[in-house]
Amino acid sequence: RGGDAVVLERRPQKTKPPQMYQVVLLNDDYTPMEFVVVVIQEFFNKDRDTATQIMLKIHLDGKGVCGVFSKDVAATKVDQVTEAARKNGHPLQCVSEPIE
Ligand code: NFA
Repeated sequence: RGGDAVVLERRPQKTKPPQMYQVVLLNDDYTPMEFVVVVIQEFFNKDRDTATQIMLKIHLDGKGVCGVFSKDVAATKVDQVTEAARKNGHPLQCVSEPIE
């Protein structure tokens, strides 16, 4: 009762949101469209219509963003897609790049 007041002062919050990375699929002449659609559905949790739209965008523009993730999740996506393509004998390329 009646003790000295204690003031706790916050240090200025200096944490910034983590750098995010977009995972991009690149077009090539050999990977079947159907394989790309399935990859986008399976690894990027898109429905079939959305996956088809993204695949066609890649086919026409040369590349397309499949998702945006933290650095380690993006790296895991790249590994998973690259391994799935390799196992199936397709040259499909997947890369991640920092955004903003
Ligand atoms: N261009 C490929 C074809 O015509 C399809 C493809 C789409 C490949 C998107 C890679 C990425 N079979």
